[in-house]
Amino acid sequence: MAKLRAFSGIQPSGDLHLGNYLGAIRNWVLEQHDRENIFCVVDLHAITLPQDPKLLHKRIRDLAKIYIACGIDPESVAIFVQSHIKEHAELAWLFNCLTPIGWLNRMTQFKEKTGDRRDQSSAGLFVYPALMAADILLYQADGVPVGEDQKQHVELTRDIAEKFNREYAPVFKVPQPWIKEDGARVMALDDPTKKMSKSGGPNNLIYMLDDPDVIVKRIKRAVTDTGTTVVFDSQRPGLFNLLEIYLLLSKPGTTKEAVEEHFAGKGYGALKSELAELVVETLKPVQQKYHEISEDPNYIEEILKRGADRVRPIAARTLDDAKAAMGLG
Ligand code: AQP
Repeated sequence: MAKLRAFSGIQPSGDLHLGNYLGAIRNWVLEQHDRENIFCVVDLHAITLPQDPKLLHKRIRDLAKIYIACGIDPESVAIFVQSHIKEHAELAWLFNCLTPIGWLNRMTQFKEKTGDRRDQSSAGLFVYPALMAADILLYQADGVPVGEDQKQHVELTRDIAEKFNREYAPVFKVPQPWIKEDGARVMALDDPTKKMSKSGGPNNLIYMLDDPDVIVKRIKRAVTDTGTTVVFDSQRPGLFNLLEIYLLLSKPGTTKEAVEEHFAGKGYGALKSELAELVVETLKPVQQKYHEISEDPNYIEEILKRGADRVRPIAARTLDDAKAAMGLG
């Protein structure tokens, strides 16, 4: 039986953090051999907010290197840069013309990112979900492995696919959001009511490439409460978040009960120092591999070129079908 096809991507809008890893990349790695995978660096999404061109260019490559350093096998998985495949922008325009403004107005991420500065934000940020729909639908993906925060965008993608298929012709596969319960929403260290995020400031996250002493400092400073017992209590969101991260990074099969038993009679200090050690140990091989890969600048360029060459024919075929269905050309 043919494997199901997964499509996903991350924006090079900042350096990658533990939330991106636990909510997305780790699951991509764990399930890469069960599926056919297309993983993208979505640089066209990053420019919906202002970016420094030199830094963006570096971050695009760094992000692809981190995919590989985390364990994505570039021999079997297509890794490429969104802007290398022109079809993304072209299909996004077709979807901009198909998508009612009311659907975009409902997107909570746009509201969160713009706040009361909506009129100053770019039109690109508003139509971001239509570009995301194009990314996914171009490849006829069966599913989209993402964190919880992207669920609404994948649902909009489904709506766009269904509207197109109904109004023109059945061109697009309607994809599923593939969201794991574990790690789906890693919270900010400085405010556990918000998600850990690239744009949330340096105290909210742990970067994948942070030095061990920085990781220790960030976890020590993480907001908790005045309680003493170390238990999974959702009413204590700071503690709950640290325990969730601890559980996710522990040996497979570790249960919440086992974690609580391990910390029985110990305080928040013990949790923070053991968690810091676990994060450092988890990231050590990723960082080593990243530095190894970085020694040869041609390595990542070749991977990205090969990835784009592999997926371009799929994108071209889908776009041709969509344009023909709309009577274009
Ligand atoms: N805190 C998180 N917990 C779990 N998963 C998360 N993801 C992001 N933050 C968390 C998942 O990472 C993937 C890539 O996300 P993205 O970079 O394309 O966009 P994002 O979700 O907007 O990520 P950030 O870090 O919050 O970036 P900024 O601040 O630039 O918007 C997605 O699968 C996402 O679910």
